[in-house]
Amino acid sequence: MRPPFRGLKMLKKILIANRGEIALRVHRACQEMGIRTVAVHSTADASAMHVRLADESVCIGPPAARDSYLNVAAILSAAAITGADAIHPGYGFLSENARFAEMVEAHGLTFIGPTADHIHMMGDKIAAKDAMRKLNVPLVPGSPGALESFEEARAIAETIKYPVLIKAAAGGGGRGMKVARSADELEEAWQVARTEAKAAFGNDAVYMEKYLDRPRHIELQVLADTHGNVVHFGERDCSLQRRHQKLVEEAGSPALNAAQRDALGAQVTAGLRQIGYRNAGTLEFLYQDGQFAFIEMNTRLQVEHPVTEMLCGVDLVREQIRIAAGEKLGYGQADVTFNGHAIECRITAEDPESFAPSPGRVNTYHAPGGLGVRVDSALYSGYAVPPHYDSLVAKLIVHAPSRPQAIARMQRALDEMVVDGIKTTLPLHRRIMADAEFQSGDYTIHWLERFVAREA
Ligand code: MV4
Repeated sequence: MRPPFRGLKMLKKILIANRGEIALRVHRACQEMGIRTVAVHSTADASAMHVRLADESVCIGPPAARDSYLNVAAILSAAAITGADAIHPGYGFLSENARFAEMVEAHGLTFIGPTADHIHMMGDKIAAKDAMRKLNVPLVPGSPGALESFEEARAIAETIKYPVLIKAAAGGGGRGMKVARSADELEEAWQVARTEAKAAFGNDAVYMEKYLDRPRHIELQVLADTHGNVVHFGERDCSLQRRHQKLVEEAGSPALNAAQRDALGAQVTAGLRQIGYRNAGTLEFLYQDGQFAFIEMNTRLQVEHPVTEMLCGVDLVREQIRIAAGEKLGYGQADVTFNGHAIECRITAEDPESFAPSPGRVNTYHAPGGLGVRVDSALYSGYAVPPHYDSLVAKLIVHAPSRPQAIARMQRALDEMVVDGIKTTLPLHRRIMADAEFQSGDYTIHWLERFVAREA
């Protein structure tokens, strides 16, 4: 047993309100800090790795996520009966639910994340942009807030020029967007966006942005403690996505230099200090023609956080827990270093061509290893991937002194890796890494969809 971690709040036992690789990731940080862990699981996950490794586990409901991993009452009860001091929500599920964060604290537990107010603010994309505007973070040209009428929409579109996007205030992550390429497409985009926003989110508030046609998706990782210290850990390039599902992430971005990163980071950390943000956060930007434009902020640990950890040599989950315990970061921006290059491949249980889900039993699982190779996965030989959840089964992360060496290392690691019995996206990742255009680093958010179509 590790020496126990004694933060100001004395976090001795943490309930991990998640499953799969991220539940393991949080468990590992806790283990190294001498903190005991409570796993929660659905009946479909009774033999999952996160349940096996945790110190204690509680079944919180049937397979459907809404009855288990989204079941707030069951999770709070599990925390109460096991005497947990805090809850780590991981990503997805309840991680960006402001009411959940509020209820956790109302029950005398520590929520390992931002305040409910900041989660709520960033969940409303208009409020998030409003906050960033006031903090002088660069934005895409667009409406100053919610569009009040079709006439206002038309007037703004004339000013910022077509094409424009109408986005749902309650959307994000690609949900609830409509493009209008000219004035005669605007009325339909306006109507459809509002109707869909109302149906999907129960909120028909929409806003407008100039449509950027070939951006990169760049995000900045930040940590803030409760003593006013805010630092950033540079950017991740998440442009390689298909239908808003990221496949490959890199840190740093092949398109940026250190001066651009430092300038954006300085602006963002000053802003977050001003609003009293706490814990981990990620600001999403579109980057095109040398300009950054803020689009959304995520108030959770992200799937792709490991590339930042490898680049900067930081344990972001440990930092989240220390911050939640009231500790100071204990270092400043000048102490954060960026070494070499890191790449992550998200390996999912899907057909590598059609992307049809491929749950089922894994016969042989063999993880690659060696210098600079990290595998975050809850897989084991004989494990049955359940059909009820996200298809992510492993994240393969490599770190090397340069981007070309990182690509070579990823190719080597992909060739060593075996996941037999189900279809996975491993073959697709091998093709991406071998592609000359990917290797050149010159890609946008549209590159992967064209690559997949070209290969078909
Ligand atoms: C945009 C855009 C172009 N112009 N906003 C999609 C997800 C959501 N986070 C924001 N998204 C976009 N917003 C303007 N003004 C293009 C996208 C977009 C996208 C962004 C990031 C990563 C992948 C994407 C795929 C399609 C569209």
